[in-house]
Amino acid sequence: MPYRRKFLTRAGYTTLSALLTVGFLQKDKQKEDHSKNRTVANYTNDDFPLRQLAAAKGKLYGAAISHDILLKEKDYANLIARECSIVTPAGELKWGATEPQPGEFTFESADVIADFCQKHNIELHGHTLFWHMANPDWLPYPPTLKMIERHVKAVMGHYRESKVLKSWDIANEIIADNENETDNPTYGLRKGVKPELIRDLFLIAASVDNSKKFYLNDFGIEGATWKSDRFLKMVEYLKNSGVKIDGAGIQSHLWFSTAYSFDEKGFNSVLKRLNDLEVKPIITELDIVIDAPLPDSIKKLDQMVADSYKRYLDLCFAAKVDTVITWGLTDRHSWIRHPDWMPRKTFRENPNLWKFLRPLPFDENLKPKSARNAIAQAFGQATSTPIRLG
Ligand code: 9MR
Repeated sequence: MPYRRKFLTRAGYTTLSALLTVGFLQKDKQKEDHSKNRTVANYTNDDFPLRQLAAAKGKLYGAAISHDILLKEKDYANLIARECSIVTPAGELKWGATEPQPGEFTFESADVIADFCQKHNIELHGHTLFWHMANPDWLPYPPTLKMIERHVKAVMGHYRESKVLKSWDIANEIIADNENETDNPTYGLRKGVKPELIRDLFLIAASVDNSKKFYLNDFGIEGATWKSDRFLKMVEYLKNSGVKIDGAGIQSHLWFSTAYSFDEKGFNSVLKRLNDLEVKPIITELDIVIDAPLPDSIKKLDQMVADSYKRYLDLCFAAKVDTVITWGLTDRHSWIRHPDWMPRKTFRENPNLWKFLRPLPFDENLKPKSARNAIAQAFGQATSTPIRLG
């Protein structure tokens, strides 16, 4: 099984080198700070890049990034290179970006990210070949099979030889949010989407390049819900149809509050069902919003965000999740703050509350927050997952 062997070797290597690096760094710190009586336990925050803390456990940490910010903001680019071992292009591989006119393809912006990954030894997660948003005006949803075939061949074909692109979100957000938005009660697919079309999309993808990992990606599946049940049924259908599907992307745009209890039991059962189906869960778009009632200070808010990260990641790591991607690295660029995407009434109707939208590990000045510390600690306390299953 050469596919698995490749991963074993790579994971073994990164784990070893990370352990050595962390070991050396810690020794240095111990020496340096002996007089101050500090211990290594004080050094989970700024000292070690998250990518190193993750690699020490055979895991990957990364963020969604944008090529234009990468080119414009040097401090941002440096931070991504320091912290991330995997990145997702936030928009550069979407249909509207890669095939703006029928049959005319461009990869200029996506390749800025691919080149950056190559330079900094970062994995690239391809997002996405099929979505109902960010599409060019000429494209119907769902697209015809002919359109899908031309698109998938060109886009996946462009990255077939890529040394950094290792995985694709083959389809994104195909499950409706509730039963009123579907005409397919079994799989809950968005109106007009047939399970056979998705099966054929995965088949076409495998015919173009089956060396990458294939994911079905969605949000609102972090618990036992109508939606997560339909998502799991769709994964099962694809498995039973014999198509290549390696993993499930669990987006994890999360809302926590004192009034909203996270369904740990339900989420554990989702992870277990995926494991039973031999479909690997990864976290693809994590960010955390604290909803009303809001605390009375930013400090308290940041601590609530951090505690929520820790609680969520502890659960993920206990279930052997090996990849965590946050949807952005800094609050400066988070989609959550963009007026078009502003979440829920609480924030949309109250511009004063925008400052409470602090969903990511770094703040708007690129300074690490408690959330970063929480992620570092979760990686630090996780048991190793030395084999990254494909
Ligand atoms: O964060 C992305 C934003 O910058 C884009 O304008 C938007 C449309 O392309 O997509 C956002 O990313 C979405 C992701 O692709 C799928 N899950 C939800 C993300 C946030 O809306």
